[in-house]
Amino acid sequence: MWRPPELAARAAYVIRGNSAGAMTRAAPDLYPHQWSWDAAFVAVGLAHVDVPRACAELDSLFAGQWRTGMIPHIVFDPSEEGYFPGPDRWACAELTDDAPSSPRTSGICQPPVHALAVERIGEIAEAHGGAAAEHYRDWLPGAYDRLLAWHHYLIRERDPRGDGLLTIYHGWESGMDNSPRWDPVYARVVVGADLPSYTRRDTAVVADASQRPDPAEYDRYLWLVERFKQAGYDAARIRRNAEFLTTDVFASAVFAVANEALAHLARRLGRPEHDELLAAAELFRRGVLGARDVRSGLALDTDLLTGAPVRVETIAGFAPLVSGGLDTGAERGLLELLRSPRWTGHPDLPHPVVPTTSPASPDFRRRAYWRGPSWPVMNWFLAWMLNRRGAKDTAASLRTAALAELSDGSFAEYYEPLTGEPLGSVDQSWSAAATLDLVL
Ligand code: 2M8
Repeated sequence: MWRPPELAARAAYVIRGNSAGAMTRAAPDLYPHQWSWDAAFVAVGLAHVDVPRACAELDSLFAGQWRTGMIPHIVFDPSEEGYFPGPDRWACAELTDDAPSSPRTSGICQPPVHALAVERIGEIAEAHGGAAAEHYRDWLPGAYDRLLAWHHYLIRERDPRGDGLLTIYHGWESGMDNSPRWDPVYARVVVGADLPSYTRRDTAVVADASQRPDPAEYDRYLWLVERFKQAGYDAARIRRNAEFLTTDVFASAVFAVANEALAHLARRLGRPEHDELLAAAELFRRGVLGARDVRSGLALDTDLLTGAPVRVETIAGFAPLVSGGLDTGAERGLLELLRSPRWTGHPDLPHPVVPTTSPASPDFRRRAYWRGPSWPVMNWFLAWMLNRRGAKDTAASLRTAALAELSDGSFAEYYEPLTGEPLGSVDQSWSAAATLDLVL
């Protein structure tokens, strides 16, 4: 077991080791490229040790931004070939002028945590003062323009109904790839006979296949990519011909609070979008609150092809604690649920962390990636958001639990929540980044 100061030192060492020039690999072998929400979180961790490097991390991600404003979910390192599907399979620049040809990118996006990261990096830089603060101040206006284009894209293309709920086209866009949230949505995806053959790389790195999505799931993931290619990555065509189309209540909550953060940055920079961004924050907050299940208080996604809510008990259900806006009684109720035996208070958990699916739910699978394991990055993120909402006590106990889980020093991608066994990749960049922000 590592004590916090040594753990933080090792975390910084791991992130440096995962660096590939201006980008940080999400994980050394499993994910040897830059992922969108990983990069935002990694930048927060990096800010504690090197503010200019944190800014460079985001610049590297912004270099992959599409003409539409979309920040793609992967920016590929041209010198790396160890991930599938790689840039040739996505073929974005070959199929649409919206995608940059260099760097090469994927053609979908991930939760919009970036403005939150930029705001947090600012706090860290100001606390450092001196050259770090100055660097951040000089960098911020350019970053703001990128973020504004990204938020405009999401409002325009991902909330075409204007109801304050983001639409996603692929489970990968949620970042919670195989969560039971998407089971009924994927159930209607019929893999075409013309799905080009492929060889997975992930199961060569993570030898225990039960920790990764299964072959039928992977076929569907790859099939949807083919559908996007057929649509030339055009948002309207993708929506029209979608086999997978759902709201993402967690990403919507993130977007609510990210708009708030961006509004603060607008005010700081004297930009005119302050009120517009606050209105967007309010719209998405209302969207999330409107998606609550009356009985449990958890927010639910809606399968947009059937109109049916997806009734599961996953970490995403706590979206209202991220977006804010609950009245005092409802907020107290949801915090109590979070601390209850269905969640962090489950008697079999060695650490009171938040499993990705409730251990009391029939959907819970203790080793299966986003179907049950505890993710350090999510514990940290939720604690950060709870703190922002003023739920200081719950945030503090979650931080302590997250750190206790991480103290094995493996910086695992996720943990078996009932035993604390590290699973998935080790030396995962965002687990190390979360550690730095938890300790420092
Ligand atoms: C995982 O997703 C990728 C696909 O995007 C994969 O399994 O190959 C998810 O955990 C995702 O949230 C994360 O951003 C990515 C890199 O850490 O890995």
